[in-house]
Amino acid sequence: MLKNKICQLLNIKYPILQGGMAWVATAELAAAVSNAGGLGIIGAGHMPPDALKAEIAKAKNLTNKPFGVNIMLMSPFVKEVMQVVIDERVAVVTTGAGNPGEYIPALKEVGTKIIPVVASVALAKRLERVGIDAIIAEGMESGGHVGEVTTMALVPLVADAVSVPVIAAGGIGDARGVVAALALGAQGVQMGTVFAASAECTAHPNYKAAIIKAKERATVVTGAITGHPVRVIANKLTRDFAELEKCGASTEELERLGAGKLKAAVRDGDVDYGSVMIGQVAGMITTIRPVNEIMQDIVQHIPEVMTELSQKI
Ligand code: TUI
Repeated sequence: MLKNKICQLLNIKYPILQGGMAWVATAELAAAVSNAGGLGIIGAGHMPPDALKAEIAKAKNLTNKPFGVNIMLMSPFVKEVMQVVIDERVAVVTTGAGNPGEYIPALKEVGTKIIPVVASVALAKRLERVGIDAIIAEGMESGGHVGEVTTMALVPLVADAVSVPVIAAGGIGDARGVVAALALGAQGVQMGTVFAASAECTAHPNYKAAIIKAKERATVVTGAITGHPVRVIANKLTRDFAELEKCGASTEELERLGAGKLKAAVRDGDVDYGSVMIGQVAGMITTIRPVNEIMQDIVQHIPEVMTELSQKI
C-alpha cells in the first residue's frame, strides 16, 4: 500500500480510517486503530473543549502514530474544539454534519490535514475549492447522521467530481467492501461499525451486544422530518419517535425526545430507550474482536478478494 495516496497523505500503513463516532470513538479506540496501522479518530461529538483536550492527551499517551479528531459541526462548542485541535497540533481533522469551510484556513496554517465528510456531490465540489486534503463520501448505509444517497451511487459520483482523493464510508464491513470501494473510485475507506464492535471500544457491553444481535434490517432512519435523519437500531425509542411524527409533533418536540439518547445507549447501555446509532453492516458482525485482529482480517483478505474478482471477469 506504499503508493496509496491516503497512506502517503496521512503517513499510515493501511488506507483505513476509523469513523469518529460520538461517545463511541474514545482515545482508547482511536489509539488502538492507529497502532494497528489505520487512522484512529476521536469522536468529539458534543464534547466541551476541556474534555476533548483530555481525550487527545490520553491518545498521545497510548500511541505515537498519527490520529485524528472528528468534529461535529452541529456541536455548540464547534469553535472552541476547533481551537483545541489547532493548539494540540492534531494530525487530521474530519468533520461531519455540515460545511467546515470557515475553519479550513486556520487548520491549514498549522498543517492539520482536513478531510470533511459529505453526503452529496454539491458539497464535495464546494469544499474542494477551499483547500481540503481529501474527502470522505459517506453513503446512507452508515450509522448516525446520514444523507440520502447510497455509497454505491455516491462514491463514483464524488470521485468523478473532485480531484482530491476520495475515502468511501457507509456499508463497508470487510475486505470485500474495501475492494468494492476501491473499484468505485475511492483511495481508501472509513469504517465505524466494525470498530465499534471491538474489544478496545469502551462503549457499554449492551451497545456492543446490540451490534452483534443486529441483522441487516435491524436499523431504521428516523428524524427525516427534523432535517437531521439518523440511522439507529429500531427499538422503543424509534417507535415513540414514529408515533410523535405521525401525530404531527413539532421539530422541537422530536428533538427533545432525541436529546441525550446517544449517550444513554452508548455509555449507560440503555438499548431500549437510547439512540443505538450503528450502520447496516452490523448485520455481518458476529463477534467482538481486538482491533488488530479486525484490521489484519481485512487487509489479509484483500489480495484474495482481488484474485477471485479477476477470475470472475
Ligand atoms: O456526522 C456524521 N454522522 C454522525 S454525527 C452524529 S452525532 C448526532 N447526534 C444527534 C443527532 C444527530 C447527530 C452521529 N452520526 N456523518 C457525517 C455526515 N455528514 N453525514 C452526512 C453529513 C452531512 C450532511 C449534510 C454533511 C453536510 C451536510 O450539509 C451541509 C451543507 O451545508 O450542505
